[in-house]
Amino acid sequence: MSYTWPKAAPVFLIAATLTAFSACARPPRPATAPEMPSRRMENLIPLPVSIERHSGTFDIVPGATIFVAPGDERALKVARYLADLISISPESPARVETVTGPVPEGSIHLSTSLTGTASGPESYSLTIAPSGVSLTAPAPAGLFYGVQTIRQLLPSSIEHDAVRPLPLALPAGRVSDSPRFGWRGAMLDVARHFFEVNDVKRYIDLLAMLKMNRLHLHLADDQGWRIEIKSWPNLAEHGGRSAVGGGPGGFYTQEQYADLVAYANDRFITIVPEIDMPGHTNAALSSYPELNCDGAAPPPYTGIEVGFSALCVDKEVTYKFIEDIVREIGGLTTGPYFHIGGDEVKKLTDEQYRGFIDRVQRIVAAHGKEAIGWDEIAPAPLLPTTIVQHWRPEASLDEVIEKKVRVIMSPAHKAYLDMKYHEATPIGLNWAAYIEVRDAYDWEPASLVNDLPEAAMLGIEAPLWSETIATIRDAEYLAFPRMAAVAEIGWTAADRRDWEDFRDRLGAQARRWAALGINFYRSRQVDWQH
Ligand code: TNX
Repeated sequence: MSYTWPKAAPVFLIAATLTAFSACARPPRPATAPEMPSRRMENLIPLPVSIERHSGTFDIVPGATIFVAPGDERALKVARYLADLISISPESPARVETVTGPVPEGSIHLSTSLTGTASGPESYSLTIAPSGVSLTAPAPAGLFYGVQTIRQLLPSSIEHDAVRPLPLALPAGRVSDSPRFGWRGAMLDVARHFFEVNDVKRYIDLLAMLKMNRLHLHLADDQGWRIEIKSWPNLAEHGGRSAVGGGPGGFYTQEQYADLVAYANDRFITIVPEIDMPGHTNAALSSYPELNCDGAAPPPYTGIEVGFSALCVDKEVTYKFIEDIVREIGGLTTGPYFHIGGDEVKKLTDEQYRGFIDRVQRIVAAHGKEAIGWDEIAPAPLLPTTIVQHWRPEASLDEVIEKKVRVIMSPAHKAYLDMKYHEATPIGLNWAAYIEVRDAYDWEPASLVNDLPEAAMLGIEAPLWSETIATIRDAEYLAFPRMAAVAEIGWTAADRRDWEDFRDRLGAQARRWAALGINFYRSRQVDWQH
């Protein structure tokens, strides 16, 4: 196969698409709605548990002070993050000060308190009054999500480095909030095309804005190996050099990967590393002949077929290789998870495959991590700590329920961000479905396949496979606005979710997203307020 990879959606193509899809559009609003503080309280995404609007505003003036209790380094970091967001000018940045007693009028107070513990460490309670702002949470994660709420309540001008008209008005009111699921994830495929550290950091920042808390990195596939492994250096040196379409590839040094883990941690996002195996391994097989059953290394692969590669599961060296990788990557990863892939293996017998998964999950467990695998692993013997990631729309979850293991919901026809929005979307695939914004929002993970017990469901995750995307701008075009839909499914209780209401709140994000320079798809299902 030979492909020319589009770099971005050509304007004429988008225009043509918009015309073709105008049947779904609502009439445009007569005038652009002004960005009033009172409106901003109603436009939060994801929708909080409860919102009360009071009269008045709290005005943030130059040199505003944020107070935080001493001794909690993470809470202090959250306060500094907020200070960066609201610093109106470099000459008079917002200040962060520690305080034990009451805070002076006119300031912002961040505090951790055990009172909200029942709602979990990610919950928070935010009170904004003309005399001051109080944000409390049982843990720093909740403070961080409260800060993201404050951010969405502020004018979109705060997202520009230069333009920050004074003062910044926050609408008075009260927000009490906590998430439905503990797993609100996104996956980025850095193997088919490589994304530089700064691109991944930008993706992390955008996830944080939506209160998402997992970034799964698909670090190895047939087309490329993307992380330095010191005990097997050729993986990155040789296996890192290819990409779909013959691009330059690339890989993260261990230092860069650790930096990404830390950057994500500061934003309360856990990195989940994936080394896909036993299939999707051509880059590794091409780097080390001994991993092949016939001892011969195949050439690098730059197409987009799947299922043709497999590690030699009958050779002991294969398990030494896996152990080394799990040890090295696991040691750099602060989170408890290690994703072993396990999808689309056409080269092995069922028995070989199941034996392999069983052995590998034990290696992962021996290194103190919980294994995650795509849903093909469900028939293998599974440890209670192993997690199944549901992705094939037609796959049953019977075994998952029977084995009482946990599941992450990523059904391809709803949650795959690499699916095109419609026929004319210039990038993306369509094997599972066309997924317009409403399709991405209007579904319920607990009842999609079987009636899953809520306790079995860790949450949801939106994968973005990169066969057809080569730049972060392409990634943004497919991820936004659908990522906002995924974030709300993950955060907001099912009975509070409503498409019409979501659509209105989504339209109000346009200014902020434009200020952030997000290359988002302006779906005709939404009235974007510019
Ligand atoms: C299926 S999802 C795959 C990936 C492809 C993707 C494209 C999964 C576990 N395997 O290898 O990139 O479809 O949509």
